[in-house]
Amino acid sequence: MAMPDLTAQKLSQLGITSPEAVAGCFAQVQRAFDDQAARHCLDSGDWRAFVIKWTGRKSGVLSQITDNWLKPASPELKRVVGQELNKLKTHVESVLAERETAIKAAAEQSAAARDKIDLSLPGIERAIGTRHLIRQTFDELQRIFLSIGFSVVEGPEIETPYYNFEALNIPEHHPARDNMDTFYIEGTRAPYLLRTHTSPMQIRTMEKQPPPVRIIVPGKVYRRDNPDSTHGYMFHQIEGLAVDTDITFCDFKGTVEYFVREFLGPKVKTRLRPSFFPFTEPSAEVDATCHVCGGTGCRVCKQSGWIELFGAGMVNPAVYGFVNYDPERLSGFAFGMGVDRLAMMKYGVPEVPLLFQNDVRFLRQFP
Ligand code: 2U9
Repeated sequence: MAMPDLTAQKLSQLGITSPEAVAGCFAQVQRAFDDQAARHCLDSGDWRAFVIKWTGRKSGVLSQITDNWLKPASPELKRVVGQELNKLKTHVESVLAERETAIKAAAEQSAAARDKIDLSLPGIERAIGTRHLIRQTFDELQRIFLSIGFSVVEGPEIETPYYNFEALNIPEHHPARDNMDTFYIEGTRAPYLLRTHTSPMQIRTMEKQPPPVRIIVPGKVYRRDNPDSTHGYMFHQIEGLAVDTDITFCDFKGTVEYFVREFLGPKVKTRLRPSFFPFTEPSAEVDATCHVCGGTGCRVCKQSGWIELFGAGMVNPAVYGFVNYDPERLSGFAFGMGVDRLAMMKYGVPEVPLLFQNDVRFLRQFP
């Protein structure tokens, strides 16, 4: 008789009246269990169903036997039915437990096999990327000035004409405004523009902080230039300002020479070439001996032996008037450098667009 029918009927209905016959029934059930257990493969899905079929609280075979064979059993058969049922339960649970361990072990084994790392296999290269050359140059420049007591301040890229021009001694109609062709923001009540240099933040700092001041201001600046191999409409600057009661031209020259030595190396010589900026007087262009020919003259330095690095000068006392600093008591120097240009010069980058085309073949050269 097929298994399910067997346990669905009471022993009396099956004509089972002797302990031997009871044992015979249980043996039949256990054989059926062992056959089925043997046939059930190890993948857990099917296995679950099999376990429920035998141990399910409601309609599991063992519950059926308890309900149909044990509970209604005659008193003389109840004890042997009880014993046989416990034996069957122990057998069923030990086989199921052993199988569960085997299933788990098999799953772990295949997981381990799956995850077994063959150390001889080449690793998975995770391209971690590099800091952009402009970022690297910013960090290098900031490290040098931080090492001599300057602090870094950053300011807004959208400025007012007052902070970008007037307060820097560049009054309305001053020619300097032209060559700093400016992006003006339309549709705003008050005139706003994209800063053409980071100098506005030096003014804002002096407005808020009494002297002494020693700051560098890194950041993006915008000029309405037609992009070509050496210009972009956005580029990066670091400007610096030092104002105190006793700053001399020597402090200025010493700081410039210290910077060039730190940034380009001890062999590089510097020279100051007279120049003009509305916000510095006297003003100078700072040149360094050409890093390509060492100063003998080549294509890069147009045979001059000198490369223009950045502009600088002693702060024009006119500027102090805008920030309520006493020009009689104070003196200072300032400088402004194009970071993209310095990076290109130091790392031999031929043209500006290369810096912003995100071509990894280019970017990867500067780990
Ligand atoms: C204040 C006073 C003085 C900042 C300075 C320069 C010289 C300079 C150019 C370098 C290359 C701009 O990026 S560039 O095109 N800048 O040459 N900048 S002195 O002088 C200041 C700034 C703020 C209050």
